[in-house]
Amino acid sequence: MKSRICEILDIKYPIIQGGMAWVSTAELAGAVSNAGGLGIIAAGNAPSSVIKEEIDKIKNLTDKPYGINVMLLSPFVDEIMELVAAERVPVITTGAGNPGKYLKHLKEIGTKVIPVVPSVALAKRVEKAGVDAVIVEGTEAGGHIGELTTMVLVPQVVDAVEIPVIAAGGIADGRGMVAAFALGAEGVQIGTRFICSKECKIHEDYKKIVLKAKDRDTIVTGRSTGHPVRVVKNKLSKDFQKLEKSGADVQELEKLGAGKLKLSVVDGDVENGSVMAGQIAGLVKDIKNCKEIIEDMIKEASNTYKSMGNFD
Ligand code: TUI
Repeated sequence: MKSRICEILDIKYPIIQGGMAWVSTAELAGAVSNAGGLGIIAAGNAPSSVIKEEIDKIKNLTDKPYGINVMLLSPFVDEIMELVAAERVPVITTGAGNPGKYLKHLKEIGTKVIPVVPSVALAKRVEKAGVDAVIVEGTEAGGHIGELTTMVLVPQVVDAVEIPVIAAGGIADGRGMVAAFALGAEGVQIGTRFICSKECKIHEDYKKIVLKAKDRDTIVTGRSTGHPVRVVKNKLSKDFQKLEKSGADVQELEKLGAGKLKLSVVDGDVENGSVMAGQIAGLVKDIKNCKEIIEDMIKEASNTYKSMGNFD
């Protein structure tokens, strides 16, 4: 399963860990990078001083490549971009927007830039602007999402661009990985599966909710605000839906959502907090270390591929 992604990023396996705000810390990212994938620290809505500490930590945890995920809606996006450039972070993934205006400088200093895109149009636009690859994320994913599924979006982007495509959304094992490669992807981004890893140092109750989740246990809130977010159903998501149906304005809805991810991830209030996870949570049944997650995925992918036979 060597691909252009392994070459571009200088990693052993084409597995990129998702940048999940509050969840993707240096400890998780360092473990993924040490296991041969690409670990990603999520900047989320944090100021650059907090992310500087995470960068210092990961430099002590691994000598392998790692990345920072920059959430483009963050109020600190400019200072985060300055920090990642000053620290010569090897790889940047971006989410929730178009990183166009930061590209020139990042390219000049040799940073690899890989935006998450929810459409063919944005994939083409960022390819033209000079990004190194794209992460094509389907609506199965957790957190902030687009409209289209991984199954339909990945092959359409693969046909529309020359740069390598990384598939994301709905992938948690070797079968999903083979499916993504069958669609033309050259790498996968894995989020929800890594929440349930030993090195993911979040509140244990958050992990328990993900482990317990079944196929229909996530819903999308925030469509009316223009920021759709996939979460596991709980009291907060029901309150949010009720408020949305009542025709509440964006400000009121955003007030209900503010600070709720930290409440669940850090404080463990999984009823009143926001429990972001993908639809594939139903497939995640155990806690393993990152090395086991990655090696089991590669083994299963290889066995799945071998057992597939011919179609003629
Ligand atoms: O960014 C994510 N997932 C996230 S960010 C996040 S924090 C947040 N919380 C509340 C509201 C908004 C954000 C939680 N989860 N995934 C990557 C992703 N990017 N998904 C979808 C997109 C995306 C959407 C629109 C990327 C680009 C885009 O472009 C619009 C444009 O400018 O053309």
